[in-house]
Amino acid sequence: ELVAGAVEDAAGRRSVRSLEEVERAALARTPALDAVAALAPAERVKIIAEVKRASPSRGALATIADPAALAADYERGGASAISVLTEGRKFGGSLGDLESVRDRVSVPVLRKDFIADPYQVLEARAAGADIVLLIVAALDDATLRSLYRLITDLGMAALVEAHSAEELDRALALEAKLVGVNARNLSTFELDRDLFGRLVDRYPAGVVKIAESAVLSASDVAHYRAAGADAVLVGEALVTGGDPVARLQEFLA
Ligand code: IGP
Repeated sequence: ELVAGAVEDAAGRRSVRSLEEVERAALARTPALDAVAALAPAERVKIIAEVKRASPSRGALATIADPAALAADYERGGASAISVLTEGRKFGGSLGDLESVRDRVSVPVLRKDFIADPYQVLEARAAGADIVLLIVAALDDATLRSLYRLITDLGMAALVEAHSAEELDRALALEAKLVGVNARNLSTFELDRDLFGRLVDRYPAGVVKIAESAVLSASDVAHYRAAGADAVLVGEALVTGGDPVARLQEFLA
């Protein structure tokens, strides 16, 4: 199977595009939205709401027939950005999901995937992404730097994700503007809701502090906010919790 070159559109058609074709499509897109501005520290906490069908740790979460309709609900509920899992095997997502979400909402859209290659960054922009996730644990410094550079050269923002003090320092050394601490260890799936609070003092001023994962209730949002989060990234609670608009309003109240 040709993983890097295979793309599925919103209608489920699969095609293979060369690097040059994807680059052309990426450069032809209207410019990315300013995600750093959208997520900047404010009076109230901000939410990045995630379109997530399944995960390796939790299995199937929800049947999402229309990701764009869900994202529109997220926007209506007050989300400041939308995260779309585009990984197919474990998370059930696709670039087609991202493209249809981009077409529907007016807030920045994040490509949430295991990005390791420039091709995937170009694909993200070609699909309309405004933000691309980079997972520090999965990348050596040279790769991290070159992917970060490509993302910003394309006018997008990188959300750089860490799960330890050492990883956070590597993220901050990039001078990344959006830096997240994931409560979930991606290899053991163990959750540590207090990790963000233990690491938050390492953030310099001017970097958006994002707490990721394991937000199930309004009190979890309040917990991260009290610890200093500018934004929280929420997936499971919004796809499994009934009415996502009401859920978000409750989280933002
Ligand atoms: C959302 P949750 O626990 O609210 O569903 O988590 C998000 O943080 C999680 O999906 C995530 C993730 C990732 C998924 C964070 N980092 C990296 C895949 C890859």
